Amino acid sequence: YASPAPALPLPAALYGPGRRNSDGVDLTVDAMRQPLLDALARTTVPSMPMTDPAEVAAAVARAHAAFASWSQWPVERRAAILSTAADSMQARLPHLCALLVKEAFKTWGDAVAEVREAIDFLRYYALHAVQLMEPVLLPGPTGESNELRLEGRGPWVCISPWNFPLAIFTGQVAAALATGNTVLAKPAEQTPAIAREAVAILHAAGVPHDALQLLHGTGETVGAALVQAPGIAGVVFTGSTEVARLIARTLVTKDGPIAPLIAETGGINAMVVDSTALPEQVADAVVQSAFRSAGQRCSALRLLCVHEGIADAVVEMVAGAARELVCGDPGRLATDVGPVIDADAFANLGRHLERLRRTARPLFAADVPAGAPPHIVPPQLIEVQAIADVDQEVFGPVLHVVRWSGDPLAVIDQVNALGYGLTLGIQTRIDSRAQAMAQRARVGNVYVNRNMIGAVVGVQPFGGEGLSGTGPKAGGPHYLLRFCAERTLTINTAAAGGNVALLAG
Ligand code: UN1
Repeated sequence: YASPAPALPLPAALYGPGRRNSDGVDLTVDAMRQPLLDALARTTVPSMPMTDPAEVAAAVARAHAAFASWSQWPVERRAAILSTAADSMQARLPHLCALLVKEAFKTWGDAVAEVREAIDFLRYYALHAVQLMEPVLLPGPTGESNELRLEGRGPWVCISPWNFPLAIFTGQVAAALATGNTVLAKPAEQTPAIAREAVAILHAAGVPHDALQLLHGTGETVGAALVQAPGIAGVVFTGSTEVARLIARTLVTKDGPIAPLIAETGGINAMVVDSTALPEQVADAVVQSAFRSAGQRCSALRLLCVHEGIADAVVEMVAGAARELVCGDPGRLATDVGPVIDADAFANLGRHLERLRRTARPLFAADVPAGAPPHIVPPQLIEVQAIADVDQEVFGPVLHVVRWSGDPLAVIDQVNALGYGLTLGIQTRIDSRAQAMAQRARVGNVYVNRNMIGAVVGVQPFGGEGLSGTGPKAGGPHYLLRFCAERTLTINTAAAGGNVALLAG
């Protein structure tokens, strides 16, 4: 049956930051300067107690009990609650941004974009659930009626990452709730406070407390206990490929029904630049894609494959643009690149660079000013010999550069051979070549002659294939389907008539 993309107002995220004034200050953020700075001064990050894994079984039991009524509410009522939550996120935007800055070290531009993305997820899934969950009458033989219905499955476990601690958290939870499921949400242990704000907003909007429960803890403790719990109906996970594999293994080996897993995992994302590309455009797209959010997006550019004919010009321009980036305290309006999330992430990047130093050639590294906070990794370019040299995802502002010549489709083949399949950038002025390259690529999201991050809900449904995930795409028209049980109801209407006649006789 058709699941049309819902007719939506333009997503709020499309009005997100991006335009900059001559001082490099984001204009959207600048317009909200005072409310944002006031919120920053008022906001502290509360500490949150960890959930005892022994409490998981009782939480799952409560989620089951709540499912009995929540799943029976009309979808319109659930959707109205999610829309109310979206409104209250909008009203609390400065506070939510301040918390993102303080807890997750987001820059203001990234924080504003993230709150808007969370709002978009709420509105999109609310609208889409209403369309999707309308029972569909299917044509069939005369004398019977056939109906296809979508219904919630039960309690879902939502495990979300620290890099989009509000947007991805809210997106997972909203999708599960809209479709009539109840939720056990485990946010990343680094960012529980912003998740707690989102949950408080959803509860205040009308989601019953047992239909949405927040469990705070690590993956090894609370996460594992949730996935192993008998009776969970599904798991939606964003994080590493390795952990997705562990979850999948647990789901298929434990007793009972096999619960579905939606996993959005890592990527070694490439941009392939041919000799016809415009270096200025490439430089802008590269700086946005590789260095924004300190490179801590799974969509971020890791591997710049540039034709040898323009490689020097492109590298020089990228380095020139990256030199202008302001590294430092994310609470300052002009900051472009803040710290990576924690000491472990910082150490991992250090080890990666150390390993590469033996075979690769550093091309450029930005300055980190004295007095900057800890764990800032300077945006940098490092040249490797071959695409296959970059064999693992590194989560930070480190861009690997490789030169190529010959057939651009052969470059795509080498990128495919890495096994990941999340985002791909293509830069060329030959339309037919862009089409051929896009078609050859086994990735979820292809971007031509622009940056390759910041997928907008409902506009660029986001998610990968291969080692990058099991789909369906978040913010797309097929996502909610996976959260639903599909049920048909066939009634022999002729027999019913006969029975009534018999009884009456
Ligand atoms: C992630 O980084 O985990 O397109 C996924 C983007 C974002 C990516 C989110 N929507 O950059």
